[in-house]
Amino acid sequence: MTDTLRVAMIGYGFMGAAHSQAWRTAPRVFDLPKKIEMSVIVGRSADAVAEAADKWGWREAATDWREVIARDDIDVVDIVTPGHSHDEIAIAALAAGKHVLCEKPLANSVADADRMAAAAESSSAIAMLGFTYRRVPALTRARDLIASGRIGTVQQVRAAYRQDWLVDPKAPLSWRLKKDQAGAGALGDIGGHAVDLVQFLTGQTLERISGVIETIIAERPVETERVGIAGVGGDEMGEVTVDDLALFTGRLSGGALASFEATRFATGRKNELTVEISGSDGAISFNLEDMNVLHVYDRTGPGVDQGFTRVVVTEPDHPYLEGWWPAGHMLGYEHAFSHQVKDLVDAIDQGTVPAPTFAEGTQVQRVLAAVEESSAQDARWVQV
Ligand code: SOE
Repeated sequence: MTDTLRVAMIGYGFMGAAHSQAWRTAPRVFDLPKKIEMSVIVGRSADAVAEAADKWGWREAATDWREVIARDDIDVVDIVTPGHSHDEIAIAALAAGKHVLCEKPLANSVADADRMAAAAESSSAIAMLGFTYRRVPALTRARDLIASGRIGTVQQVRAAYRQDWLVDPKAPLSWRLKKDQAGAGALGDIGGHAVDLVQFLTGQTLERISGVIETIIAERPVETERVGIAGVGGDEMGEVTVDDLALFTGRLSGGALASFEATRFATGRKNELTVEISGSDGAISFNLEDMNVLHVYDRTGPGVDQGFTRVVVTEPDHPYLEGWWPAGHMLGYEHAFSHQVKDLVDAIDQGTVPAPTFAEGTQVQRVLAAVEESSAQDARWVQV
């Protein structure tokens, strides 16, 4: 087996930047069992992808992903395109024997996700899904605390992912607002993160859903160009075909109820993913906008002076911290992508299957589909 993993990344938007940073950084921070070669970045526009290759450190730029995944000097395919192309690329890459890292959402439909999970199941190559927040140290630590029984039995869960980048009616009609490319709006893009996180932290799955989705602004200026990761709208207007917000309740397999909010209209909230898990013996609470901190409540503690303890999750023994800075020097949004690369490379070296798997991604897709089905039937309860 080669001691170098030669990577091809398909796509070059915001996630292309985040994944490129991780492929560059992870080998320089962690003692990975394999060397990483950032071989090829692939995109439709030759000039733009050549510029991205130069800026982000890829050896080559290409415009034909099929040709690249057929190459025998490529070992890993990292898919960071919009969701509508994930299935075709991932299934072809796995069939070519390439390991695959696929950005979330796994796919834009349950049917597409099912096919991807089947391809991963029958392939000897490894497939991993990019729900990166699982690899924020505070959230990995939270999962370990809950699994150890520290908060007792999970009795209620609250999760919200709030952004506000669409409050401006002049924000253009980007691919994220078109169902045929993004699959869904806030529900799939950021609601999927909240669903995966709650299932990851509790070790349980959502079995029944009741919810509602809504589009607040139905028409926007058609995007004419992109400046960096920002779109620019022209005079022509186009229809928004996805949701702007989703509110839903889920019944977890352990019996507890979980409430979810996913919105791009929480004015003033920029990237606020919050989760609070309430248990019989305690609770954990997290906010991505303060991502190095985990708040832990222990009911079995010293009584009236017991409050939430503010744990700064940056100690050397905390998850993933062995590669970074001394306690208190803080990590950011980008570090979880390096942790993702670390875990993928370790799994490839050891021949194990890293989480989240495509099967887990398919389960998230089923939850999202249940929200849409419930919303279309006046929020009645739907079996996942
Ligand atoms: C949406 O704005 C978004 O970029 C998501 O698509 C990402 O998955 C999330 O990490 C940050 O917000």
